[in-house]
Parts: sequence; C-alpha cells; structure tokens
Amino acid sequence: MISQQEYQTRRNQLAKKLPEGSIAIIPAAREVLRNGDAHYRFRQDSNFYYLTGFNEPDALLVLIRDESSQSILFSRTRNPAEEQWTGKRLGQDGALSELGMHAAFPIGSVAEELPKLLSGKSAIYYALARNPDLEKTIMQSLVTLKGQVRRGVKVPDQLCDLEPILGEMRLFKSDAELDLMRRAATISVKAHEQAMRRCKHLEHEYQLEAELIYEFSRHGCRSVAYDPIVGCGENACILHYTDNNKPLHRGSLVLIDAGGEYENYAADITRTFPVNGKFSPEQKSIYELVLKAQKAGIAAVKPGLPWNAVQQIMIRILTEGLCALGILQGDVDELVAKEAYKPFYMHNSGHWLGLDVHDCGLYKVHGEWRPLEPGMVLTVEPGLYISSTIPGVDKRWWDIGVRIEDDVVVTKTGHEVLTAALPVDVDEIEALMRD
Ligand SMILES: [Mn+2]
Repeated sequence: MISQQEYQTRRNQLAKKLPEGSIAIIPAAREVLRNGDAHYRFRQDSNFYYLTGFNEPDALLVLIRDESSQSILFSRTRNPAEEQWTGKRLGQDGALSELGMHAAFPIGSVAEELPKLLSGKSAIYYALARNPDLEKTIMQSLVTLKGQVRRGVKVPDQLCDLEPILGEMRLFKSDAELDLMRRAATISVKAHEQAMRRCKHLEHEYQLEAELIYEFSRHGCRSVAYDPIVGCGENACILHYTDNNKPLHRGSLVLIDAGGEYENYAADITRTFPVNGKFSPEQKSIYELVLKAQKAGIAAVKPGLPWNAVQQIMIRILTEGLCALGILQGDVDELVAKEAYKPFYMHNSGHWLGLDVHDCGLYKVHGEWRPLEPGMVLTVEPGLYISSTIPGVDKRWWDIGVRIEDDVVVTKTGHEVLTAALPVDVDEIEALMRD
C-alpha cells in the first residue's frame, strides 16, 4: 500500500520542480469502448495514478506552483442512480477528505473553472502530444482567457512537456513502490512455475496462457501487465507473438514472456523450456549460452554502470558462444563490431520497469548513456532466435528461440533480483517439470 501522505509528497515535489508561476495538468484515463456498449477493463493513467492513487475515470488533476503547492481535482460527482449501476464514486467531498486535495470540482465544470486557474500563470505543463482531448480542453481555456485580455487578464504563453520531469521522479522507486513490485514479481514467479509444472498435461499455447492468468488472478494480480507471449517452436522466434493459439509440440521449446500487474505495478518475466520437460543437446547449448549472458549481465548491475554496459557484456558473450557453436565464424571483435549477432539477437538488453512495463525515464542524459542509480528497476533479457529464415545456419539449430528475463533493482551496493526465486538453470527446470 502506498499512503496518501506519499501521494501528497509526490504532488508537492513535482510542483516544486516547476518554475514559479507554472501550472501542471494531469488527466485520468478514459473508459474505452471495446465493442457495442462494452468497455475494455479500466486501467488508470500511470502518471495520474502516481500522483493520486485515485482509480476513477473522468478526472483531471491540477497542480499549482506557488508557496502552498495547491492540488486541485476535477472528478465525477456522486450520483446514487448511476452508482447503482457502475459502483461507488469518491465525489468532491471524498477528494478533499481522502485524497488530501486542496480543492475539488465536478469534472463537468472544467470549461468554467480551468480558465480561472490558468489566469495569471506563465507556463502550462502537461504531457505534450499524448492526449488530443486534453490539448483541446487547454486550447479552449486559452481561447476563453484571450477574450479577457482587455480586462487585464494575463494568459499563459508557454506550453511545456511535463513528462521529462515526472518521468525522472517515477524512475526512482520508493520503498513502498518496491514492496508492490516485489509482490508483482512473487506472484508472477508462481505463475511461471505453474506453467512449467502443468505443461506436460497441455496441448495448446493458450492453455499455458490460461495457467498463467489463473495464478495471477488468484494471488491478487487483477490484470496482466501486458498480453502474455506464449510461443512454441518457430513462434518463440517472434519477439511479440501473442496469437498463442498453436499446438505445443513435444520436442520443441516454448517461450513464455508474461507478468502480472499488482496495484498497477508490473512484473516482466521470460522463461523458455522444453515442452516435453527435457532439453535436447542443441536446445541446451543455445539455452545455456543465453543464460550465461544473462547471468553476466545481471552480475554487472550496480550504481555507476552506464545503461548500455549490460548490453555490451551480453553481446560479447553471445557472439563468443555463437562462434564456439559454429553458427558464426570469424574474429569475435570484428563480429561484434559489424553486429554479426543481429540476425539472432536484435533487441536491447532490457528496459525500465514500474507502473508501465516499459517504464518512463530517459536512457541517455546529455547524449551519454546514463549511469545506474539506486532505486532504478530494470529488466535484463538477452535472447537468441534462430529462425529457419536466416541463411547459412545448420538445420539442427532451426526454430530454437530462447529469451530469459528477470527484474532487477539497483541497490546502494549492487542489485536485488526481484524474480530470483524462479528456476532458471537447466537442471532446476527439468526437475520442476518432472514433479
Ligand atoms: Mn521485458
């Protein structure tokens, strides 16, 4: 649980990072129609949630940069008839008492109230180019204010991007956030274990997906953090394969990239294992090479390490290993320099992780890869994908796709692997699948 105090502190900290005379506007997510009159399951906007912990749609947070750092919330009004159908609402009284807002208005009054809040300010901060509805609302307020210039009204004349400032705050996780991420990770570990254990009884990729979702749900992850990837054989070589509808072939590998979302915080785990519970010699060679790279990548994580160093370490190990297996030929330095590994390993070492599975925050600062710092959370996820379409590769390696991914917190002295409890060594996986 994240306390109301922590949300208030975040709002104050954000306001203090803005220049005097600024105002910030952060909209909640909207409900989105799926088909007919049915909606997609509601997921709050991550920026809005980070600053409020408030889970209703149709809301707008306004922060004013002044001595008292005022927080103002526009939200749905209480309405017993509508609440009968769609559930309880916090309303404006609740926004003051439970969320600690300084003022609260009905969402329907934005057109009337927002110009008053913007009047006299110099800069408006919001997530530029993300939300056309919000931009329209802001423009309408500016039109209203420009109509009042002759009365002496000062109209804001700068539109600034809020995301770099907010992204930098979200990049560093608090202890309370790390607790939620540990929970998301622990539940996701259970789900992957369940998939490994149950695999021998299953016939289709979607049945593995069902095992994952069952475990996520029953332990309190009310949603997946992203659509699970369950790819058998050649499908394991498609990075974002989500059809998940093909048969599970005994003798093939299956790649599962899936994570649960706990209180809006994501886990992101990939494991690859043999459908029949026993790695073939070729599968084992590729798997152990990816694992060697991943272990070296994780071992390097500590404060001060530049973001791209993990990738450099893993590329070298993968290239050396591909040479040792005869899949690549030549001098390792030259092969690394000319990116000969790219047909087999075409993605980055990982990404930031948090409220978003690909979380916000810059990877380069002032043109340089940024050094890791305590409180950052990243994934480490090397892979090798030997599609039969890559020319010149011996047939025995075809359709072996392997990715191994864990979630890593940078600590003061090194790192903590949130997903360390999940089996990853060949022996461990084979033993778990035998049970
Ligand atoms: Mn990932």
